[in-house]
Amino acid sequence: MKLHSHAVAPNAWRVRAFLAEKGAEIDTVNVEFDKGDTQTEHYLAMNSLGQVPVLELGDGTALPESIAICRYLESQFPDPALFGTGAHGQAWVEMWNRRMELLIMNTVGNIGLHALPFFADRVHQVAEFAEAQKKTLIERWAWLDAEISDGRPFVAGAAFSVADITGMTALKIADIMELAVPGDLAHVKTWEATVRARPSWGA
Ligand SMILES: N[C@@H](CCC(=O)N[C@@H](CS)C(=O)NCC(=O)O)C(=O)O
Repeated sequence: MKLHSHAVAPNAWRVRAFLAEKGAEIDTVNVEFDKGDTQTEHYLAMNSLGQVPVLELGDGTALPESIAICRYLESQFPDPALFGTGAHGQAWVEMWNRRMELLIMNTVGNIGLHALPFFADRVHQVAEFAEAQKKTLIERWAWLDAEISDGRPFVAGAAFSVADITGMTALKIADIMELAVPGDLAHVKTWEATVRARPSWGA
C-alpha cells in the first residue's frame, strides 16, 4: 500500500490522522500540486480529479476519496475501531461523520474554495458565497454545540471516531483561514481542546 499525500492538504491529513489513531504506518509519497505531480498521465489514471489523497494498493488498483480510504484502512487495521462497533454504533458513527462532513467540513471548505487565491484558477469563485458561508459556519458550530451539550466527549458518543477526525479536518481548514470557533460555544470548545491535544493532530 502507498498513500499519495500532501503536507498541508486537509483531506490528505484526514487519512494520515486516521492512520495515526490506528498506530499504523504505511508508505507515503508527498505529491506537489505546484510541480504538476497530480496532472501526470500516471496520476490522473489513479484519480481523474487530480487530487489527493490516493491509496495505491498492492494489486495495482488505486483508491481516491479520503473517506473511502479510511474505510479500507479500517479493515486492514481494525483496532481501535473508528467506524463504530455493532449495528447501533456503526450507524451512529456513519450518521455523525456525514453530518460533520456535509454540514461543517463542507461549509468551511466552501469558504476556502471561494476565498483563497490558491483556488482562483480551479473554481469559479463567488466572494459573496464565501461571506455567506462564514455566517452559516457559525450557525452550524452553534448547532453542534447544542447537540453535544449532553456531555458526551466525542461527536458520535463515548468513543473517538472518524466523525471526530472529519471535525478535526474542518478545524484544520478553519485554521488556514483563521476562522476560530466562537468562544461562547463551551461544548464545542471543550471538544476542540480535546481533539487538538491528540497526538494524531500533528499527523
Ligand atoms: N473528496 C475528496 C476531496 C479531495 C480534495 O479536495 N483534495 C484537495 C486537497 S484537500 C486537492 O487535492 N486539491 C488540489 C487540486 O484540486 O488541485 C477527498 O476527500 O478525497
